[in-house]
Amino acid sequence: MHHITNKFIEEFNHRPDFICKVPGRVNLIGEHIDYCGYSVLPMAIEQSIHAAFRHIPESSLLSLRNTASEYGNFELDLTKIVIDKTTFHWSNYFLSGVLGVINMAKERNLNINSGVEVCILGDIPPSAGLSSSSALVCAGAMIMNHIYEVGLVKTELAGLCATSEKFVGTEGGGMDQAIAMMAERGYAKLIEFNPLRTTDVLLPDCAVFMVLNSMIIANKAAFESFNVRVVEGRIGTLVLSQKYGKGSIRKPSDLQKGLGKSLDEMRRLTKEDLHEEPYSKKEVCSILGITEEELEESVLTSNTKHIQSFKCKQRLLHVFSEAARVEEFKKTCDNPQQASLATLGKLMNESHASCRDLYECSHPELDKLVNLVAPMAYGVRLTGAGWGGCAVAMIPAEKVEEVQEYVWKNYYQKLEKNFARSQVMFVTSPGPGATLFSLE
Ligand code: ADP
Ligand code: NG1
Ligand code: MG
Repeated sequence: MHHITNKFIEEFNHRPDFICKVPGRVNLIGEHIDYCGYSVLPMAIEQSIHAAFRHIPESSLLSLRNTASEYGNFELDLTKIVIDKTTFHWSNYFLSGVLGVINMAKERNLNINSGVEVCILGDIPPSAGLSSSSALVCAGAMIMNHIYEVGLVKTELAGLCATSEKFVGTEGGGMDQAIAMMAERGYAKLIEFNPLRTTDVLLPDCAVFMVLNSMIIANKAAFESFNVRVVEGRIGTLVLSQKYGKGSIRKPSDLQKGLGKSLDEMRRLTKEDLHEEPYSKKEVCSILGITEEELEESVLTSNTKHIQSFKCKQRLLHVFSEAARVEEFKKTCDNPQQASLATLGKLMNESHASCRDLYECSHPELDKLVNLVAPMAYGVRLTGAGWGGCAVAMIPAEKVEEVQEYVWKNYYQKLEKNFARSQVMFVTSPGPGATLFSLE
């Protein structure tokens, strides 16, 4: 706390009033299915975004600083807030949360004529699948919720932040914002959507969860792959929906409900009704009975309009099987038995294989890391969006040092860069959700 308070004083010449702390998260299982409407199972980690702030009633200025000089300062008039998603600037994340709350405050006719000074300190490895982005979004929203006295509770903030993060250009789901807001120390959480709710999940106490960073940076807003996956699943769902006379259902979980089928049946139907080869744009339009312009306008995102082919079958097979794995993971944690660790590990391994082969969201370096750890772990998988970033491994508590030593020698030392060992590999246990501390 000292560092951020001192930095704030250095920047603004007075003390901050409050510090807002929002954690990152590690997702244990349930990858790329939150935006399909399916439940996921993350836990909060200790690494967080800290935002020191002071309310400036006589101004409408947001002054944003960062303790890390590479991010740069940012100033803006809060009455004229715009987010340019083509800049990929870090402030976009913070502003997304700010804008979400401002919109809500306007809807409620609240007074929004005051400003704020903010200084950020973050130790969540950025662009590594540990949700540094949503921690920043949530910090922006929590601060403005406090300053403008909007009165949103954590569940409401989580939902609002999930919608708001889309302002940066990614069409993600609500997992990251929900766990950042609603996490509780000691528990992983099953997060369900529509309506948003969380259930405590007690993890087995004779294993530990280790996060290992592949050191491959994956900035999800700056490249299109994330949104390509979102629209591939969307198109596959529309095609199936059309075939079964269900109109234009876009979300896999809604289609499942509409058809009254189990996840296994959804997988079978995907296997039988969709073809292996990528669907061309032309074919999609002809099946859906729409023009290319209509497809681009109502189905694709601004950064995927140029995509010409879509692997719908593979993506949906991942989605339905991953959703089933989450259910089994939760059931296994709730009814611990002798074989539980093996079952959980197997589910994690299967999840990784599905992300790598069907969803194609891994990376060769990340696979290398996963393969190195696999023989020493119950299970290991990529975590977060992928395309680089971190893996999470469930390993016997007594093997922590052995695993770290082995991976250090066989992965990190070979990268020939200087890393602090504790920053690239760490054991983590479920931490608490976002908090505001008063400094008065
Ligand atoms: P992830 O959520 O997996 O960490 P994203 O690609 O979604 O990765 O978001 C990463 C982006 O979040 C970074 O490019 C940067 O703009 C922003 N970010 C993360 N940590 C910080 C920080 N400490 N200060 C400023 N911006 C940050
Ligand atoms: P990360 O890796 O934190 O950017 C993203 C999405 C999640 C989820 C995962 C994949 C956002 C804010 N985050 O996380 O909703 O879809 O990928 O499971 O879009
Ligand atoms: Mg993110």
